[in-house]
Amino acid sequence: MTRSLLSMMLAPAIAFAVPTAAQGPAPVTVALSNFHIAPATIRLAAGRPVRLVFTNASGSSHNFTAPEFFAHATVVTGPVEHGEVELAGHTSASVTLTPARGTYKAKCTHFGHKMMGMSATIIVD
Ligand SMILES: [Cu+2]
Repeated sequence: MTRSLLSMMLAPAIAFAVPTAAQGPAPVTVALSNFHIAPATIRLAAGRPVRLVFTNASGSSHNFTAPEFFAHATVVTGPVEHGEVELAGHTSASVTLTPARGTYKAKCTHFGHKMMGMSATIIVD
């Protein structure tokens, strides 16, 4: 059997394997790397549940630290500790929350990383 025929047969099964309701709110990806947080301005809708997917494409660890943002958000589920999400190299983490209106600062607190560009602003309106 050729590869293309196999993928044609599997395609419908894959399409059905992506339920929307079970996965909750649509994801917003926040990409950490050496030494950026992208996007640098994260816009979210106040009071609307969102799933933040933090990714770390680099081989070294980074974190997304935004204590005010996480403290004001409600229904926070995911690996947030003391206002930060820590990511080892080449890992990702998903945090679902309902953000509160406001403008918040975010940064990586690893030594020197903010100075090298790892900061972001979260605007919730
Ligand atoms: Cu960092």
